[in-house]
Parts: sequence; C-alpha cells; structure tokens
Amino acid sequence: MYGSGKSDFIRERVRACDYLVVAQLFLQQNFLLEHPLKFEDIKPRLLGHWGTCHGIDVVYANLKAYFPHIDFILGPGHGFPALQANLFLDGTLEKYDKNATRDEKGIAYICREFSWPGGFPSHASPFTPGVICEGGELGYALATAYGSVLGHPEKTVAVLIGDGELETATALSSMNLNKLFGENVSINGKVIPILHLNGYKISAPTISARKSERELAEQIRGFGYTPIFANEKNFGQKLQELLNPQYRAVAKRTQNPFIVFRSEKGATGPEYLDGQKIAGNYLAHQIPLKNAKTSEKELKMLENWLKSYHFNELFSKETGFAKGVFL
Ligand SMILES: Cc1ncc(C[n+]2csc(CCOP(=O)(O)OP(=O)(O)O)c2C)c(N)n1
Ligand SMILES: [Mg+2]
Repeated sequence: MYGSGKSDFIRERVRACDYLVVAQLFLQQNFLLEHPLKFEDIKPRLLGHWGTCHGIDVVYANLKAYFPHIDFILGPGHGFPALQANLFLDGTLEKYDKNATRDEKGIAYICREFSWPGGFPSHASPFTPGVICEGGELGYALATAYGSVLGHPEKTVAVLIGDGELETATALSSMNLNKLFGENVSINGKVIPILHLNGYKISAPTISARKSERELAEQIRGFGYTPIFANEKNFGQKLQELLNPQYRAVAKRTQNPFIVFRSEKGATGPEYLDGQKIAGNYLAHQIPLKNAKTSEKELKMLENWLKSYHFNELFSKETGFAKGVFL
C-alpha cells in the first residue's frame, strides 16, 4: 500500500499530522470519525490557529526526513497543534506524559485536551517538551536559534520564521546576527533560517509577500544570506541539495543559506465559505469553520475536510499507526 520513497512517507506523515491538527482544533469526541459527525462531537469553544499548521507539518516532516540530527526552532508558536501532533508521533510527548500513548487513547487525549480548561494551552508553552519560551509572542525565533548554536560548532539548527513574524523589530534585527557569527563555523554552529512565506498574518497580507521575488532575494542577500526559494513540492529536494557536501563546501566559502518556503496559508483546509476565500487568505488564520457546532453546512464541510486526509489508511485501532508516518 505504501510507496518506498521518502517522499511517500513524508506525504503520509503530513497527512497524519494535518488530521490530528484539525481533530485537536474541533473535536471533543468521535476522534476517528467512527460515525458521521454530529454537533455533540464539536468542542463548545473553538480556539486555536489553523492557517500556519499545514506549512509547519511540511517543514517538520522534511527536516525529520533529511536533517534528522539537527535542532528545530518554531517561530509561530500559535501553530501549537502542529507541533503537538509531530511531538506526539515522534513519541516525544509520551516520554514526558504517559497519557500521550500512540494509540486510540492517546489520540483522544491530545485532541480533547487541546485548548481546554486545565488541559493543553492553545499555544506552545513550557509544558511542551523542548519548548522554553512561551509561544504567542512573535519575534524571538531567529535570535534564539543563533543563541542556541553559540559556542557549539557541532550544532546545526533550522528555524521557521513566520512572514508576519519577520515584520517584528526583533526578528528583522536578528537577521544581522550572522555578522556576529562570521563565516567561519569553527567556533559556533550553523543556523538555517526558513521563512514561512504563506502570504498573510492575522488580518492582512505580509510585506514580504507583497515584494517581488527579486526584491525579497535582494533584501536577503543584503543581509548576507543566499536565498533559496522553495515550495511544498520541491522543499525536500532543496534540503537534500543543502546536505550535498559539494554545495556545503561552496556555502561555507560564500554565505549562509536562507530558505524562503512559499506555501498557501491554510492549505488543505476549506477553500471557500459563503463566497469568501479561506485557504490562501488571512481568513484561514484561526478557526475557519467557527460555526461547526451549530451550522449543518459547516459541520458537513468539517467532516469532508477531516475525511480528505484518509486517516483510516494511516491509523487503525487494532494495528496502530502505519510505519511510514514515523518516517
Ligand atoms: C510580538 C507579537 N505581536 C503580535 C502578535 C499577535 N499575532 C499572533 S499570530 C500573528 C500573525 C503571525 O503571522 P505570521 O508570522 O505570518 O504567521 P502565520 O500564522 O502566517 O504562519 C500575530 C500578529 C504576537 N503573537 N506577537
Ligand atoms: Mg504568515
């Protein structure tokens, strides 16, 4: 049933994580869609962020597949359901929380407790394994990434920065930190910045998205990086190129790579609601179907959305997760 290439596993992993994200955001029961969705299955208060999550899942899966030994720093901490889904599938969550078992019970646990009184917060927080900064305040990811490799030449860290986040003074000024680190990596480790260019922040387009590719590339070059433009289809290939020793030798002599990852905000989610564009628009930022608990139409849209991931092919109550999703 499963292909042998890494890219098939990456797609399965992303589908599994995306499903778990949507289930965390909306469901208080019926987590495996064992019966048609009903209003009672939906949480009474829908609070969380969808728009950034698919992109995070894509980046996480590709990094895990191609750079399994590096650290990962996530700027958009509001994309917590995606981080949680990945930590859950990695088994990291279970190490620290015995309820997060990678079975039906564990799925129910992470979904029900997400953004729930007394449960998990809606944003990444110090309760999350590996998280030291409270998610929710944008801007520190790049500075944290540089700080984490200071004095550690053996370390490489990839850092995902939201395109809205890059408009904060903190993130934008942190672009200069490569100057303090220099081009010689014998004292400090290496930072691979990834700009999540999904085009939107909370309620408007981002400045980076409104620049031409050339203007953005020149800005990045001006900061002393080599821009690498990637999208969902070729992201893995670009990462493999970075791993190529020949490229690395060149990159060492010249400048650090800076990946610009173009993705559609809210991709794989609802496209339109009542004539309004959701995916690829700021309306995907938080909860796209906020009336799912009271509107038959939105409930049906949610059911179709969940079904689109074919989670039943990736998980069964009897045999657990398909091996591919663990990458
Ligand atoms: C310092 C700061 N200012 C404002 C906010 C409010 N805020 C939360 S999410 C968000 C938009 C973030 O957009 P982007 O970085 O593009 O992330 P995306 O969700 O698009 O991946 C903003 C402004 C915040 N969390 N922190
Ligand atoms: Mg954005």
